[in-house]
Amino acid sequence: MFGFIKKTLSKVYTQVTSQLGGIFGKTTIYEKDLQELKEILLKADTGVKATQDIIAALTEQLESHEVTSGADLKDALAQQLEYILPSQQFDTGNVYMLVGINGSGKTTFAAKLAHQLQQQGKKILLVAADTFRAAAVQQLQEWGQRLNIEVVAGRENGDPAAVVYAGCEQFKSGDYDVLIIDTAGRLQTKINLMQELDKVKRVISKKLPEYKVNTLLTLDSMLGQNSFDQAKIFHEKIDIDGIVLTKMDGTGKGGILFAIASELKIPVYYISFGEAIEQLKLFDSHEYIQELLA
Ligand SMILES: Nc1nc2c(ncn2[C@@H]2O[C@H](COP(=O)(O)OP(=O)(O)OP(=O)(O)O)[C@@H](O)[C@H]2O)c(=O)[nH]1
Ligand SMILES: [Mg+2]
Repeated sequence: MFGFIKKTLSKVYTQVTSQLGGIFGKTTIYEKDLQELKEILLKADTGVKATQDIIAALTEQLESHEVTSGADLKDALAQQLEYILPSQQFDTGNVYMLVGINGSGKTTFAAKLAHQLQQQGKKILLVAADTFRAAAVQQLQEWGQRLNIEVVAGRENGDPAAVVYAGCEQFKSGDYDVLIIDTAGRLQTKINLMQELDKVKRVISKKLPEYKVNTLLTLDSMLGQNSFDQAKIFHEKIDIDGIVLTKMDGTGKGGILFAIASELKIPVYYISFGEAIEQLKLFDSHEYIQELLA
């Protein structure tokens, strides 16, 4: 469905694409154009490392006359971006644990993922392991009601590991296909809260040893460099399998994915782009890059 990403993430594309368009339209490319490209990449949150790697490679190609025109530059840039962010298939799996800072979009993503997998005929069980706030449990329960999906919840201020334990038991004893665990938002710098997540993860592995736990980190794409720092620490503490970039409808920058891929080597699994239940897409890097540069 070509153009899907472009239409739905129009803000990213109008800002980044219009700036790039000027350079790609040139008949001859000079060193100073690469400097301008560098500025654009940095402004789009591509990060220092990825940007430097890209510009170094393009400079070599300019010097060896592999790149002479704006059109050549566009192709060469696409190649570099695909090198940094290769297309990858991931195991969609059966057990998901969602983590991230407060308000990054975990609960909304839990509902969207549940809905998407439900559409594929899977039977889902949701676990509200956010026991800090009664409202958090309610939020997931409301989604559960709307989607007709069962939600396992504990009592307020209870031990999240205990709710997850109960969730795993129910998952094992029923005919469910997928278990999605929503956790409470936490700052990556709160050591005790990170240890709590580690404990939850261990409970799942112990209760469901035959399943791989997909630990997904939701990152608010509007936070730019800050979300990069979060990813780094979450990954160090609890091993993240994949990233869900949320609120892609709100950002005009599209480079953060390259910064994450180049420095953290964590794949992006999904992009979430709105508050409606169906606004979720499995990430396809080739499509994303092609449309970004189109
Ligand atoms: N525009 C937009 N809003 C989103 C998206 N995802 C989530 N939101 C909104 O962002 C706010 C926070 O989302 P939640 O899903 O509650 O975030 P959370 O990570 O569960 O938050 P805590 O449980 O408080 O840590 C809500 O108002 C959501 O409707 C998205 O992709 N786009
Ligand atoms: Mg939540």
